[in-house]
Amino acid sequence: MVSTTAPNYFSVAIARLPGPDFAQGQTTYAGTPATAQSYDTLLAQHRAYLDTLRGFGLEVIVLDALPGFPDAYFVEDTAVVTPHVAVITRPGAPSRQGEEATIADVLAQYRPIAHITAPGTVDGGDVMMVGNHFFIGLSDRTNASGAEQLGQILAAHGHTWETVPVAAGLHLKSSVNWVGGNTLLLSADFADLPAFAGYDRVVSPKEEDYACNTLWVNDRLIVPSGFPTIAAKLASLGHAIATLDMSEVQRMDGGLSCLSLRF
Ligand code: CIR
Repeated sequence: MVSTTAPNYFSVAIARLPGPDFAQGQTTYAGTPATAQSYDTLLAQHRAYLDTLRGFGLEVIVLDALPGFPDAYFVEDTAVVTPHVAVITRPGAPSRQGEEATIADVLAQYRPIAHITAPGTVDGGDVMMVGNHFFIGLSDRTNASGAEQLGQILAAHGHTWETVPVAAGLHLKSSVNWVGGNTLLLSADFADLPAFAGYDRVVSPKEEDYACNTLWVNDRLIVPSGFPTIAAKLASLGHAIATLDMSEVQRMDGGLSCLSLRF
């Protein structure tokens, strides 16, 4: 049951620079693969993203690249941060386990810290905050033990939660995102799930599913560029929109939300 859609406004974002080994990261992307030669383009896209967050008034903490962890700039997967607690995850991909340690040190300056422990796994990309309520996707990266641990921690801090099956895409937020008010932007694969029945739903056309990873930041939306139908639908609902080229990030199965932790 939806408890509230009152927004949690953000003042800080944590991000991490991509490393030159980024093309070694996990990906299922079917198009032209990333290569080391695209590193400069990725850095430019990452810089534009950080500048956009700064332009929205956030303090942006940028961590150094983490050698040996080519996916570590997808910092969203390493923690779930609420107004009351920061939960350090145990990422579901073995190659990513270990990324979370340095994030814990930074977040400890802002929030009480809790941890997901084995056998639980959670990727932050599977966790969608809608006001005080949390949807936790059960996916190849987030298992039942991890979801239960996370849910119990959230409940202890006054949040409500429920699990949602992730039958398509990498993470829950690859396909479903809150875009303000009572509205979710989501792919057709998720549009009829009972969990989302109480929301107004903007459903993407199949060819624009990537743009379901649109990012709400303090009543503004960042939409990946190149997805005109979704951008127009969101604009027609009165949303202020910024667009950013995420082409190199998309090649590595990432999106706008993955690149920062916002709180
Ligand atoms: C991975 O497969 O783990 C990375 N290449 C992409 C992670 C994207 N993160 C996210 O959606 N939260």
